[in-house]
Amino acid sequence: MEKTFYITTPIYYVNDVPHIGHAYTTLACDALARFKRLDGFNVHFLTGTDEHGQKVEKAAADAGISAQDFTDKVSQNFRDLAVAMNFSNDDFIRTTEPRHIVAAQEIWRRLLASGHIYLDKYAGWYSVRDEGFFTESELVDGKAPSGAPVEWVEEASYFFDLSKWQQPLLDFYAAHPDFILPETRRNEVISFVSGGLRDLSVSRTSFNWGIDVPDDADHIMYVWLDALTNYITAAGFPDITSDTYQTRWPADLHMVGKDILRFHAVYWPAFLMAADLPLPKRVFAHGWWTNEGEKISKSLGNVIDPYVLIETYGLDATRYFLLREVPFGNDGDFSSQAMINRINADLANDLGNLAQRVLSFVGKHCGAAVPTPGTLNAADHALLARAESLITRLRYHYDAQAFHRVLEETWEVVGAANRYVDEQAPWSLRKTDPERMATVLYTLMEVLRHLAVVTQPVMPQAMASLLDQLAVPASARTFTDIGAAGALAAGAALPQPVGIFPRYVAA
Ligand code: ME8
Repeated sequence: MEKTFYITTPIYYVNDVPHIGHAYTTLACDALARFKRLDGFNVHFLTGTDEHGQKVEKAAADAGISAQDFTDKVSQNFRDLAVAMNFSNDDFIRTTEPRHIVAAQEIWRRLLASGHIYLDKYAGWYSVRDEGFFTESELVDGKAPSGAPVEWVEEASYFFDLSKWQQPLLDFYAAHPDFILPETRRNEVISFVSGGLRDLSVSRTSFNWGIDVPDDADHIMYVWLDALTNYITAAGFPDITSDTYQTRWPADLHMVGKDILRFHAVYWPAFLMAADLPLPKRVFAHGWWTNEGEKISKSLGNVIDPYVLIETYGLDATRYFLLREVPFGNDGDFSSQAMINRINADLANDLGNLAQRVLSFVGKHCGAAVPTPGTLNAADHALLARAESLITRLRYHYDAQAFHRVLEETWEVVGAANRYVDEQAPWSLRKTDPERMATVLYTLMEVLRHLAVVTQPVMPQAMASLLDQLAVPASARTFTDIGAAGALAAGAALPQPVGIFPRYVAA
């Protein structure tokens, strides 16, 4: 049977300019999507924009243009970011698209038909910035728990009977211990749900920018019900007999930031259960980036612009840093010094130097062709075995979304290869034992090949360059080429080596 993998990012609000936080979530998904493709999965990787709601309506009004014109213009920023970051998403969904409106209205009809939606009146606090409802007791110093301002709202509203889903949700979490990760977040959700759930207002009448509630022209759908549905829209819903839907739904992974875990791990599964649809397999909530110790916010003026990072440090170095520096799931602090340290130590010194030294030596002293190895000794076999078996550990870490562990494990092999160079001293074998020199260099090139193949998901461009320099054909760069199957052909001509990771020197 075909192996499939459906992975999603949150859909981002279009009123914001894309910053490092948005880039981070999509980057993590991109690395995982690329890994799964190389591992033979049919991957569907979805990202997109959340375009309805009061917040977007206000932003459009401030810009003096219609909400549709506004979203058409600003959703492009997120598409541009995907190109700039070299994201490999297969689809980009906008909640203003007809396919999504159809799907969201169908979810509504299912919830209504099964008796889980009823008409009443909402009176309470609403935060436009969070697009969330709060009770008096949830407010902190008169604000939403996130610090966002709230306003009093009283209007006719449809409600979803969320209160009835407390036990089914708790049972589901118990039966699927990996549904919410990391575990600390899972515990938070369980304790929140255990505290009891209130029915949820799922329609608004006081503004217009949203999906119409079917058969009631006064109401538009609550933006979170609309937004969460995007994941199943892109799986082909409501055409549930289609191959697309059958292969994609339920999603394997919804990747989100910890700020929106409750929507994904409580509301969304409750909506799906009530609509009698299968639940996604996992929701992973990663941590929050701060900038040199400060919360990132537009008002503080310290938003980290991904374009500036790419320009300053290079794309793949930026991708590497973001996934390596902070254990995935934890909060992390961005600092230029930490970035420079990583680039110069891990990339320029450890991997870049290793590749450069080996390739330029082979270029000069082995006729610019893959050397012909003699018999491998125990040290050669030991190093090669480490490089070849790396994939097993990486599969495990990718499946746990432990991106930092992926890179740590990989760099352990880089370290072992550097120690091997020191021990075997191939440069001094040139005069004394050229055959042994060829064997050592061949072993090192094979190790570099493995490192490059498995690191493609994180640094696609740099690793493509390294594989080019090793003369690995484009058709031999997947995980089926690990080990002897893809071994470098002795005698193959090599191109002129070029450095892949320059040292960062402050301008
Ligand atoms: O919440 N650190 O959209 P949004 C890490 N439209 N990640 C960050 C971050 C930071 N400082 N800032 C933002 C919404 N993020 C809704 C989602 S989904 C059906 C609807 C990332 O534009 C993180 O993934 O506010 C967070 O969850 C997301 O951006 C919020 O994006």
